[in-house]
Amino acid sequence: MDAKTMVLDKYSARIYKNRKEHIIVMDGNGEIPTIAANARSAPGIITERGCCYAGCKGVVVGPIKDVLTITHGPIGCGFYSWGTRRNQAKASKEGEPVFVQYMFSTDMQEPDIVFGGEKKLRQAIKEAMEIFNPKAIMICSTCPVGLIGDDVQAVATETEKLYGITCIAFSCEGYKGVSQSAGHHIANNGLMKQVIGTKDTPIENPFTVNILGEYNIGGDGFEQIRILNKCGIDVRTSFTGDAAIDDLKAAHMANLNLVMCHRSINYIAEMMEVKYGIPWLKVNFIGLESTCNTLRDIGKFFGDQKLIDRIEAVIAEEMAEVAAEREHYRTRLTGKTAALYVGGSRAHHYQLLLNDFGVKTVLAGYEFAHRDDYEGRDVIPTIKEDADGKNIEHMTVEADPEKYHAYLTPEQLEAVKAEIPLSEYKGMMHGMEEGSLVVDDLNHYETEAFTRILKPDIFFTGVKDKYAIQKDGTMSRQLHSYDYSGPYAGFKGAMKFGHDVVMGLYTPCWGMVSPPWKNRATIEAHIGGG
Ligand code: CFN
Repeated sequence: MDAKTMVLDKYSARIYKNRKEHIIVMDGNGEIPTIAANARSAPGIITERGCCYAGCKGVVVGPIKDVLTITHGPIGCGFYSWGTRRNQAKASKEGEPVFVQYMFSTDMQEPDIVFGGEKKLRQAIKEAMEIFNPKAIMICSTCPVGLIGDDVQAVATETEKLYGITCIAFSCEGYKGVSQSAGHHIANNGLMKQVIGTKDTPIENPFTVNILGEYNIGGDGFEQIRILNKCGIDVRTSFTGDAAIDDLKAAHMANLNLVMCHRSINYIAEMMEVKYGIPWLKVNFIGLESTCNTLRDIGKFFGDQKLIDRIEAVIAEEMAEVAAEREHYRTRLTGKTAALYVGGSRAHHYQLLLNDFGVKTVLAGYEFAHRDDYEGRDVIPTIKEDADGKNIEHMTVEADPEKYHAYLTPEQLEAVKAEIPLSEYKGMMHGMEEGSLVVDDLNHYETEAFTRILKPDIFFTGVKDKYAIQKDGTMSRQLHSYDYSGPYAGFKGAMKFGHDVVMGLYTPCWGMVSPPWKNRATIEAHIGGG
């Protein structure tokens, strides 16, 4: 029995039918198969996914360093999103505030649920203004707010008038959508409508870019900016790691958008392309080879010989600097196998970094990716513009070709394609070897089962599943927070990653763990009833 059948075999007929579409065995014939993705998790199954609020506040809005973000809801939501994502930030200049280490919440109680929470929100904003005097406030709603119907947008408008600051309310209640993904979408539309393009700060360098989908986890963004600056490329802002609100407002004055995490920010890339004519380029700074390819792509885009030469010189210098250390790690890692299960882009990016060290990926999966993240992108977004062309909104949550085509006739589709040179990129499946597994919304049972069947040397994942894997005697490192290490991006980051993986694998502790699968042949649970 192959690994997929062995795992599915434990399910009831109903769950079997559901899950089999989400698990793909790559057959290596060059064709990209279809995978079910961005669908509701089966009830009763322990999913590792997060919620809409996590995607909006935790991922996109929270990292903006000088914006005071208030979580409007009971205290638990704010508490559990406090400081866990490790999006680093440093003050733009002396005296400028950095709020990312704080967590602000309205701490809604039962009476607020019964009689409404707007009063408490107004009070929280008043206190925030008195104590911190921020230039912008963002409000993120959690589940009960939507259920009782607080008008957070009205409070935001009122706040702007009363205090003369920017205030944006996001109705990103946790229950919306099927995962974090809906929250990214809501945050992107809000930033596009009310932030981007509201301030003109002209660029000084013709090679000025934004990095979209870079949240500066463990300082990844700092390393990317170091490399780009060394090549003579300016970064107006990154979205939204270490971002200042004024730079985001002037982001429309850059010449190119680099899209690092496509999943969380493709909406803004597309809307900026339509509204401001800024093209975007899918990039990846995770991995040595990937970083070199990315820099060369940027050089090609600008087409300036001096810039291209400078980029080649930087690549030569940086690669020479890491050569010996890379070899040290490669000799210790070649032939090892890895499984990766992360949100919506890292299970792809990190396969390429692992390749640099000779590590083969046997399983890769996403929590909330859409089909284009797996299969590649050849779909057209549906974008709505106001009559005056001012507000632009990305209309679809689905990246499903059939769904897109439902919005546009084939003729319209061709017309849009001809008018907008939409950037394309290949999905995760394109580089995956024959026999490797792709699993969407990998759940707790499947994590344990695949670990025992495939026995990867390392399982890269998140905090919810990490310890279950390690108790089974398999090393696990977090690819969300990097287990408090990092950066892992760029040339220097790749070395940090190699160091951490070698250190983790060669510790003698793995020989001291007696994994249950050594004593028991199979897992005897029956999932899904029936
Ligand atoms: S930093 Fe990003 S890279 S933004 Fe996204 S899809 Fe999450 S928080 Mo965790 S690590 Fe992860 Fe990606 Fe983009 Fe991070 S793979 S799940 S929502 N993610």
